[in-house]
Amino acid sequence: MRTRAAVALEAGKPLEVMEVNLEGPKAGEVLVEIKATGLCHTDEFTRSGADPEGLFPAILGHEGAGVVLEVGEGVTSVAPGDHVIPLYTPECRECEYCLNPKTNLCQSIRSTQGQGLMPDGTSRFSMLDGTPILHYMGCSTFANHTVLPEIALAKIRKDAPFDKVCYIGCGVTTGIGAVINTAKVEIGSTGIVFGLGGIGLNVLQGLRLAGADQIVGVDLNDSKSQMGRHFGMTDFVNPSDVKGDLVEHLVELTGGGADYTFDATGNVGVMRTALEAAHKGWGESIIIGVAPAGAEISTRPFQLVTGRSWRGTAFGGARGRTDVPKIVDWYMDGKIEIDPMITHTMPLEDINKGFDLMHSGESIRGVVIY
Ligand code: NAD
Ligand code: AHE
Ligand code: ZN
Repeated sequence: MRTRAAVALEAGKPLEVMEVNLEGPKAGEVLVEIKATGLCHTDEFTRSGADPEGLFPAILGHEGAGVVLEVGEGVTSVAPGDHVIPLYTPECRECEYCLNPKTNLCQSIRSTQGQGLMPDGTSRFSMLDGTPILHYMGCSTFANHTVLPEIALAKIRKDAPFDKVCYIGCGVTTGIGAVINTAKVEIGSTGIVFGLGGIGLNVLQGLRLAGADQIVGVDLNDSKSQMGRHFGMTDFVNPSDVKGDLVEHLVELTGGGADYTFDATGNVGVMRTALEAAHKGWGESIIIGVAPAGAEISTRPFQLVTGRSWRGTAFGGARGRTDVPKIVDWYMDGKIEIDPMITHTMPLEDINKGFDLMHSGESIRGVVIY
């Protein structure tokens, strides 16, 4: 079939909206009509050329929601008409990783996924002249139709609005999951969140959900403060306004450092600040942000010797097929909020404007509606 997609032809170039060819689903695969997709900073990270795993030409996008149109041979867990959220972290429920309760990082298709290919080592997308186009994070939600492995689809309830729950495909789950699954924050804790964008705001609402007492938000952009307070932030710090050392300021503000700190910026300098602002003896710092090729983290080992720990999280530690339908329920039941964070919607043709809004700091989440 043919479908419309925003194609990343080369690193650093705007996406180009065009008709592309899409082959039908092979065994174990599913054809999905994408109804809506969010624009996550990770898409921009890859588009810009900063991703060491970035490959081109590719169809980016990994925060979608849609409807199953057709299933390949052997597919049993979804059927045409089902509503689904694509999963860049699949859940095969069989590999060594899925069987270990300590991780959500299913590895059953990770190597082909990282090469922009389906598990059989080929791509379903091509240009109209036949040139192959690569998949991205196993999802490629910047195409109106896409093919995914069955194990990379969470089946969700049919009354959930696509243009909101697409955000559960990455940002919501990553932010809330970092608090609940990865940090396992206890009632009464203190938390500091660095970067109040599409991920950081969800960390804030995760901390509120977990019953944290003090929730500090840190961002260079003052305009993020109002939205931060809406999602549970109790104190806002703009590093540009701090005279003296930011770590000292945060340690003083939290009475000795925070029980939990989270980096949602992708800046390795911020990651160091986040680690050092964690409480001596027990503070945990969780890295969510994705850093550019070549960037490395550093601190004095003494920071760890004296009881702070540095950890990371992917997709908020969530097992997608199991956890994503539950998070959709939380949204539908009013337990978590999504709507205020979706500040801009646009047709696929305007997707590059969506990335401009991300850069200028005007949007929290831009969502493309097909
Ligand atoms: P975003 O652009 O919406 O938000 C980033 C925020 O950080 C902005 O508000 C910006 O003002 C702020 N910021 C930038 N530099 C800062 C600094 N030095 N100090 C304080 N604040 C600063 O991005 P997003 O979509 O929220 O993504 C955030 C990061 O999380 C990105 O690196 C993204 O790639 C990563 N991410 C990781 C996962 C994962 O599974 N680990 C999932 C999704 C996104
Ligand atoms: N390709 C990059 C790393 C990108 C990365 O860390 N991706 C996160 C999800 S970000 C979603 O917005 C992730 O899930 N990582 C685990 C994995 O297996 O990719 C690089 O630096 O090479
Ligand atoms: Zn993402």
